[in-house]
Amino acid sequence: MAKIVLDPVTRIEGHLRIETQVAAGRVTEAWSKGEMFRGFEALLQGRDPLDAPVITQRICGVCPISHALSSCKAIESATGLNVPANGRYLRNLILGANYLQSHILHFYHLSALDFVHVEALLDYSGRDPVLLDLKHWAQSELNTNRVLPVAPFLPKLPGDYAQNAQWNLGALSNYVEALDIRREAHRMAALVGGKMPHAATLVPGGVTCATDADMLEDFRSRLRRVRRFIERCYIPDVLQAARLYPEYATVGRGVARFLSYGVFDEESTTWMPAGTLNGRGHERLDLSLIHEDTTTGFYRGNHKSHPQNAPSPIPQTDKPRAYSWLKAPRYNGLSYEVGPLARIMVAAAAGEPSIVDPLTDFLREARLGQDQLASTLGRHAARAFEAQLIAARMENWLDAVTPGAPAILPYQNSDAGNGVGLIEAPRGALGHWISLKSGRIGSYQCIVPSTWNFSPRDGDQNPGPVESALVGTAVNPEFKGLEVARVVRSFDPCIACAVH
Ligand code: NFE
Repeated sequence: MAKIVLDPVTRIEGHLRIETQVAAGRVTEAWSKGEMFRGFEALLQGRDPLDAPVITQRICGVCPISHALSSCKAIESATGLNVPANGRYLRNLILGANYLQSHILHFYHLSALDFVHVEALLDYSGRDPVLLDLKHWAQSELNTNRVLPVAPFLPKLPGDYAQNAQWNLGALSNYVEALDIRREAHRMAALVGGKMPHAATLVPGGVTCATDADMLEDFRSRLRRVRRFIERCYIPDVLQAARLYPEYATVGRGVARFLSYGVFDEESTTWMPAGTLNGRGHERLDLSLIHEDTTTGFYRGNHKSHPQNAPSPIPQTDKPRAYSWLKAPRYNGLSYEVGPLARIMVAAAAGEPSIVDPLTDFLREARLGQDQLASTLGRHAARAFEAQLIAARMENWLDAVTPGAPAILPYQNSDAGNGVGLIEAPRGALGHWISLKSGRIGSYQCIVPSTWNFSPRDGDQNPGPVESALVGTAVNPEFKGLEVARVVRSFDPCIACAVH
């Protein structure tokens, strides 16, 4: 029995160790290990509730907007506060901008390199100045094995990279352009948020930024640039990856159970619907069925707690059976996958027409069956498809903002109360649960997307979604775990968030 260990898993956010056991060329078991403790929930106790959106944004520089909004919603639910229409649409715009930034980051700068033969640069003979610059840099860094020994292209695992010059060079050229496009998305977010990352305008009751027609037009022109990139580069690159690596439509299927809290508040409901899928079609979400299990986490006690009354975690590193700093979130006792794939699956099952109709066309072009979406390739496809959909929907939200109209209602603290703030972060379902005591934070719990996806085993020894998705993956010992890395990265891990 052989083992493949990736430690650290690079080109992700945070610190992750993946261990797999291999027999007869396939993964038979896997362990996902979050490798650090942070303690945000503990440090929030006793503070003013208004500190929470500011502090929880610091859980992550990639998805701070989701944490701020989840936190604001939790406080709004505990204090009975509403948000005016302008505030809702401005929140959608800043969250949308953050999604676009995050999805483009994930594909080009974190994941695509699993599928790109970077050394193709060395044979480039064209005139594209970006590729020529990269080629000169590559030549100066080349070692005798024709391997590029420098970041950001390391560590590069050996493997079956498609020897297709158009794909490899196109992806590298778009890698560079994507840096600029992400800056544009950050600028959009900063127009609403005052700055990025860690916006300054997101507070309970709405958004404090001023709006006028010029600001909205500035946002729109930047959005159009990002949209063009998604349509001209991101979507075609994902479609080409699907053609070059069709086997990944059947690798990394996972638990095939999906959960979404729904996201992007419009008139009376969210545009992307909430719900769960477990083989019986779309089901309504029941928050009372969520609990976190600490049996294999480095935390004192084997708890199975609902987040509204969970004890604050106390680290214990010498605990028998423990192997991760993540807790294990479960819904009705089972692990669920969250993220863009889950959102698209839930929306399709709920029959949301603005998602179902374009999905049919997209899958035809990607030559993917809907039953192949639950796969490594399907996660990339769902993320790109979602980016395109959101970018288009953002034009509607821009139209819905009334320049100069109020975007916030006054906040008044409550002495006591419980609240929950649910949102979908780029990587999936995010919930913050708050309890107020004497006007201060009595308890605060976050259940974060990557905690769902990268959770360790629970008290019944059931594996988490990524641990399940890895089982059955065929591995070539010469590739040193490339196939494992491809499956893991398709979930877009952020272990900084996951351990919070
Ligand atoms: Ni740190 Fe996050 C997103 C949240 S992750 S990136 O998206 O919440 O699990």
